[in-house]
Amino acid sequence: MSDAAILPAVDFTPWPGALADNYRARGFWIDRPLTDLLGRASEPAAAAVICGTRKFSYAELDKLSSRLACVLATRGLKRGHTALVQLPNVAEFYVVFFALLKLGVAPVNALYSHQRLEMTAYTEQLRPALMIGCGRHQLFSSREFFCDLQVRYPDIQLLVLGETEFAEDLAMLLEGSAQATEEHRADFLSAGDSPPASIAQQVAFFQLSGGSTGTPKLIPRTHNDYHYSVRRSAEICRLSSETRYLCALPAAHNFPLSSPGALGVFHAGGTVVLADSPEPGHCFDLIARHKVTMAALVPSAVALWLEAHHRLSDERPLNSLRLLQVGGANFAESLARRVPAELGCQLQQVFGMAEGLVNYTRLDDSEEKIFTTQGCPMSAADEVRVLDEQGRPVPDGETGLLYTRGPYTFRGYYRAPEQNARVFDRDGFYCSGDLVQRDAAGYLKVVGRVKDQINRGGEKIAAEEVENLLLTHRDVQQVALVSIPDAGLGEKSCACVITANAKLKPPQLRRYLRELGLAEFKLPDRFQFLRALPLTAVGKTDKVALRAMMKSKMLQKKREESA
Ligand code: OOB
Repeated sequence: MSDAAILPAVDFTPWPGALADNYRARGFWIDRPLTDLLGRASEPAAAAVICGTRKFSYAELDKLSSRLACVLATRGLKRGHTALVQLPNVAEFYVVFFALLKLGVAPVNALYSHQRLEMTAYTEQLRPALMIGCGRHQLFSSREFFCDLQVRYPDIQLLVLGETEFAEDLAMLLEGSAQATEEHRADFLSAGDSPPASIAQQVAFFQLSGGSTGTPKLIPRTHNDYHYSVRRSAEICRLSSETRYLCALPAAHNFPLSSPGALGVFHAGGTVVLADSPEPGHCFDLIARHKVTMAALVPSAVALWLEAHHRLSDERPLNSLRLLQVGGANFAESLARRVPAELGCQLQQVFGMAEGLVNYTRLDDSEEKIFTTQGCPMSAADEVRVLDEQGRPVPDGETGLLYTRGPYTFRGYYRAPEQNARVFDRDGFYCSGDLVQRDAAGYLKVVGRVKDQINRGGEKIAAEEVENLLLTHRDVQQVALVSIPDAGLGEKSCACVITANAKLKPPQLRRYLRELGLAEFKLPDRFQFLRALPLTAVGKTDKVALRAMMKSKMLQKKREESA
């Protein structure tokens, strides 16, 4: 019997054997666990993370995560368990992440902007043995949310970090655990240990899908696939121990975690500088203070940086910045061109997804490629097909749907057979719902999407999720959530509502959603009351027509306002 059979593991859809063999033979899968990424730093005393006035060396990050793994082991957590974690951009995010990986507990890292509904949905799907939250977050500032959950899931444990009343201080928690760490060492992996190869084939953690359905989906990521995507990303971006990376996007998101993100920086032995948000004043200060060399942003934040930078007279806060990565949403060519010219650093476009495939423009690509495309797949083993609606390949340069499979693209959402049947084709290619054009060299341009999702400055909103919630309001008869163009964020959301109650007002509906516990960024930016929704030939809501209607209504309103 192989050791894979005796280790308890989280279930997931594996890659077919022939592909897995191929990825291994070509050196993409190296059968190492993600904890390995921490242990490689040749200089253990070098700074791994800078968080406010606190600095954590590689040795400290390793030690703290081992101690936390030990504390959690004494509380009964073990390999095969899962955890739901919600932390802001603080060093503890990485301490917790590595602690859970060492223990073999697979975490899902919720976004800090998530609220009761999202956290409850993840709990229902995952049945985690442990929840880790931050005492500063509304959900964990009292015991109410957790006690409600515990009624339904009595076995779930809670660890709240921070300084509030019932939160535990991580430093205190870990103090005195040094002794126990040695005793419990056998229970978990330490960076640099040689674990059984089978561990690397298993689920390390879950990424969050941007979603297009009623319930948010979880994406199992294995050690092998994620390890490879981190290594290859670090190589493409030429990270080194000199890299100082500004993490200003939510640390849990795939882009700042692995493209190459913080994990890529750890792999290269560089330093991650944490920012609370991409706000330019805050970030410029951190960049100047810590001589940051690289940052990752969504397009809407780039626009703010350009504007703020323009206002500075002769200060040069971005002097040390060499590379700015931009991705997560559509990036206008006009803005792209301004990045090197005004911020004085190189631009890299990144088109990725939590499900796997990440495309980069390369550092030695021509300016034209960098300004006008979203890059090409990172791996020689990434397979991309651009197909029409009948599943036939479209010629280069023409628009089609993106299908992909490869050594770090998942093979199925966690326990979601119906959704998997919809988004995977017979050959195991995942359809991302993006409309792309591919050139002869394999570079992609993202030109639209067919999935029912709104991309609000990089934050993804599944229309169906918000529609289903609005439909539970007694005055809402029909509803459709569509995107409307926005100068700042690229897109905002508009809920088109049919109601018989002439007195119903947007603030009531917004309050209703907020009280249900929906994340703030998913609350519709606009409500439009209509008499009827346009329908397609088969009787479904015609969102294409609806978007066009909303766009012209907005233009008309603008004209009226300026007249
Ligand atoms: C990243 O990941 P997700 O999972 O939040 O969102 C993926 C979706 C893509 O399917 C696409 O619709 C959109 O976000 N997207 C872009 C884009 N990058 C992502 N649309 C246009 N241009 C781009 N450059 O957003 C993500 C994950 C890893 C790295 C970078 C982004």
